[in-house]
Amino acid sequence: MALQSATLLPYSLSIRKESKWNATLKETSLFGVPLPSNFKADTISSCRLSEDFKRRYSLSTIRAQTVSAPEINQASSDGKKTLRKGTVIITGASSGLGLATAKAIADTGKWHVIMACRNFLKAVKAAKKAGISEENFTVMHLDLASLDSVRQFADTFKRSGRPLDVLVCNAAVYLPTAKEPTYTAEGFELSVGTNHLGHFLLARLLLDDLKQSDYPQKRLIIVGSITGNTNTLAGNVPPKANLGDLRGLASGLNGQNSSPMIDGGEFDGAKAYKDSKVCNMLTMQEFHRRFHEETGVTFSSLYPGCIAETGLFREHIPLFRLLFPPFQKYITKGYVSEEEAGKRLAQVISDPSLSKSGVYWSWNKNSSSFENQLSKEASDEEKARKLWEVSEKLVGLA
Ligand code: NDP
Ligand code: PMR
Repeated sequence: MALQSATLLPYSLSIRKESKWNATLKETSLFGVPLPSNFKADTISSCRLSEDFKRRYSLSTIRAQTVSAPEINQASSDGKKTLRKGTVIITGASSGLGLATAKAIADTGKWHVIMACRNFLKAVKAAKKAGISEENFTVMHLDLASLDSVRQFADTFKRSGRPLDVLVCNAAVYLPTAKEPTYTAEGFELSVGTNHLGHFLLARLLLDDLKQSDYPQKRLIIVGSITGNTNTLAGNVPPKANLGDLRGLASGLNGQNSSPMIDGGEFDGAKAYKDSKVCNMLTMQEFHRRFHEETGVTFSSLYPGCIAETGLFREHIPLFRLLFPPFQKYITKGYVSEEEAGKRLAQVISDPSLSKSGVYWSWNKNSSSFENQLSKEASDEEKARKLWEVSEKLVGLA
């Protein structure tokens, strides 16, 4: 395993701002049922590594290093060409779906996984604990809540000389109990800033690398979800996703001279997450329309099933975390284990039968994949185009 770190320290996760949108305190709710506000979980806070921690792990000595590029299509002794290992970048591979996918794809022995993570040491430990073989993964630092970090990551990756065959935009934050918005380094509401804008910039910066790949499968995957799709029961649990006319996003999503919500409304952490998932699914389709023919890259999204025990729910109240897995297992029957979900995403990465571009994949009860229908909003071409143009401006690409 090669140690790579674009920007390790200081390690600032997010900044908090006061805003007029904080004025109304909402009640916390469990499965949509209101609960008293003393159930409040801690909101995400600024995260810094202590000096002691840095000394213990000699972090200051870790520098960006170049990993040697693998041989491309080496000739074997009998003259036949052997396919080189594919390279896949997975964001947020330090836990949950990302880690399970890294494990599933690395275990095939045919892929090298770049684990693009905000917490370098957590990722290294998680990979080792999961039993991912050292020659099959590299951890690189990436904080999607900082566009500088995203640019630095893309730059460090390009300088490594590795080809890029698949990029998986998987990382996400979900802040359902937050009473007030928190913000990325550039001042965007944290859920949309991380889940959508950080990934949007990353994918745009790495598209050329994907285009240049000579691998049989070159793919860009952006993880979506059922809860962003209002054509499903799960997507109709309030608060529902709704991007409106994107007026909040167009005004900067900063909660100061604009709303922290895409539609311009009052802050709602659960809605912000669902909105961000709609953005993820719209972005995948817009990539497909703009670049599939020209680049040959397959663009896909998916709903992997309800992985009810992942870290995604860490900010939810303890009672929710206790009841959500059995609710999904026995009532909705939408539950899926991290391991099974990881295998599903691994299929979207490498299975030749999932090579159609522009598709939102889902799995039925027998764990067979099928092309799913997106909601009206999540397949609105005009909205996707507008989202693309506004996002380009916000991340400094236009
Ligand atoms: P987890 O919380 O387990 O994983 C999320 C990952 O994102 C973590 O590795 C986390 O890092 C990382 N992350 C968060 N913020 C940042 C950041 N600023 N920069 C870089 N990485 C970051 O949740 P899941 O595995 O459940 O979620 C993975 C994906 O699956 C998400 O896109 C989610 O929307 C989607 N999904 C999940 C479902 C579920 O039921 N759980 C259902 C449908 C979709 P760290 O380890 O440091 O916290
Ligand atoms: Mg939902 C078939 C029904 C179904 C499925 C597949 C999910 C998935 N959920 C379903 C139904 C319901 N949920 C119903 C009927 C309720 C009301 C009782 C309900 C409630 C609920 C809550 C409060 N569900 C939730 C929450 C969350 O906080 C989760 C969320 O919205 O995260 C954004 C969630 C989820 N339900 C799902 C899935 C996959 C999630 C979480 C993850 C995600 O979309 O990324």
